Amino acid sequence: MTRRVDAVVVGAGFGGIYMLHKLLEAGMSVAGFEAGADVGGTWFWNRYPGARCDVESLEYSYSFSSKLQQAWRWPERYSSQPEILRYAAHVADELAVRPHIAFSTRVTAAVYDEAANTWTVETDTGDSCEATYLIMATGCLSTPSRPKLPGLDRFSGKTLHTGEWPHEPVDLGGLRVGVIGTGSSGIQIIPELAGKARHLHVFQRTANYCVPARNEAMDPDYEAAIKARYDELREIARASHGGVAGSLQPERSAFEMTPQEREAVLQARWDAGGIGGFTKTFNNLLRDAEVNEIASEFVRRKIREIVKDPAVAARLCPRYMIGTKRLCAGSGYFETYNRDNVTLVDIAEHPLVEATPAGLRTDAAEYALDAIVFATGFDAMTGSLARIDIRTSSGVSLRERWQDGPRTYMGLMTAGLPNFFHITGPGSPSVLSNVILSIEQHVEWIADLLVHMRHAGMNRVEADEDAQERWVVHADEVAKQTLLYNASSWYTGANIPGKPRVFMPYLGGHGNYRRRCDEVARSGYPGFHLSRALHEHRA
Ligand code: NA7
Repeated sequence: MTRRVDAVVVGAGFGGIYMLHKLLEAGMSVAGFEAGADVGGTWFWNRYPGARCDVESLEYSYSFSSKLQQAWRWPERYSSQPEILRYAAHVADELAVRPHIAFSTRVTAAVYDEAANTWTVETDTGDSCEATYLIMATGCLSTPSRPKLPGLDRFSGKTLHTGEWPHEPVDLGGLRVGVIGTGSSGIQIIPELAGKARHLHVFQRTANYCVPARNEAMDPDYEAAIKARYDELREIARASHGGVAGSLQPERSAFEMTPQEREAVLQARWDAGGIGGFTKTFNNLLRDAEVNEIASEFVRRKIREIVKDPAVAARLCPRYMIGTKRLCAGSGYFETYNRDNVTLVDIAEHPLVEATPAGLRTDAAEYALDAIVFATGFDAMTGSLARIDIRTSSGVSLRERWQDGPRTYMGLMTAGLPNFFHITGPGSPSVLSNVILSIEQHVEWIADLLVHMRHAGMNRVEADEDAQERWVVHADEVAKQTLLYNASSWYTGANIPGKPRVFMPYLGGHGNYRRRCDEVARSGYPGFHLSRALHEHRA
């Protein structure tokens, strides 16, 4: 007989772990499914050399438990992937959620039966489950994107993707390695590989901005100072634009400053390190192209100072506006191109044509390689939802609903799909904020709604079509006021051939968004239809 629970939670990263905990705390029965063999989500899969978070550890961590955040010791300013995975495992154990999760089990389909008010969830192991509520904690950057390169199946060497790095050790020492992609993942792995490979070829399509991370061992005095005020700082983060306490919105425009003042602000941010500060140098950096050019040119100048070969430096200088695609932080990234064993290949000028048995070929040359590393990113925000067949008995399907781009009400629900939630879904700040705080906010909001419904004797909730339409229009208008709107980034789906161009995350700010969600809850959930379905199963 198929198992029956109150809620199925898909994914056991930071979203799934906390969602399961909140539901269990509320006395609900749950079933978790996770494709990976363990908890951790993004940090379970992205275990490539150099993988590290570019939000500070003391901010990129759960805030819901004072005890947890006081007790946990982060060894570095920015945590490495193994350290974050260790933290995720620790929290999962502390909250005792593991027994509720079926690991190595990928959800393939979910159908909502209108008459029974029931989701039936199917998996690739044959395990299935029925639930009143279906909550997707499938992550925003969890479906790797692999370019369709002709001939790849004939390549005789290793192929790897940063987002699905093998769990067994990979030894690339002494090999001729090619890396495709210079986003955050490429920028982190390239210096690591350069130190090991016999020769490293970097295949760059778009030159990227990278500011110094300035990672360092955690300063005990700094840690103590944060922990002394942790609750207060978390409140500041919750009210802030980006979900971090340490990076408040800048108050001044570049136009109000002298050239010397602008230079001093940019240099101070460069010296301090990290992405949070750099796009906050001027209040109109992401709205005014002229201001943006001041900061963009500052980084280009740094690149020209660091990279010794002027021709290589010129190819590494980005042409797009800084911050309109995800800014990267690195350690020794541009310096890597001064090494004798590293060659930059500009595939914007000479595109990749195919893989051959011996390596990669552009329209100008062939490169002999023993391994190809794809650092080519993800089908972001919608990819992991779109690969599951999610539909209702009345004929509504998520894929069809989102065929022209995702449409949600506040990023939480999609009209037409009752009792179906997406944590940090498109239309919410998610990846444009400190994502752990965004996760907490969604999880708590969803848990509060389900508890509210139980008390009110209700078991069916659906987003209103008109409310959703208004939200989609509002989110689009907010994004349109910024320079991010027209950039070719994964925020807009531009990195995936054929994907509709929609600015997916909500740019209105973490704090504003949180206040709006709280207001909706306080006002009795306008924009959501809450009801009692005729049939109710008891778990
Ligand atoms: P990103 O940031 O999407 O970067 C992917 C990189 O791969 C980028 O340089 C792309 O160039 C390049 N790319 C993608 N497809 C191709 C093809 N077909 N040919 C050549 N080059 C290609 O992914 P990351 O994994 O680095 O980072 C994702 C997020 O994770 C990051 O933003 C953080 O939030 C954490 P393009 O710029 O598209 O020309």
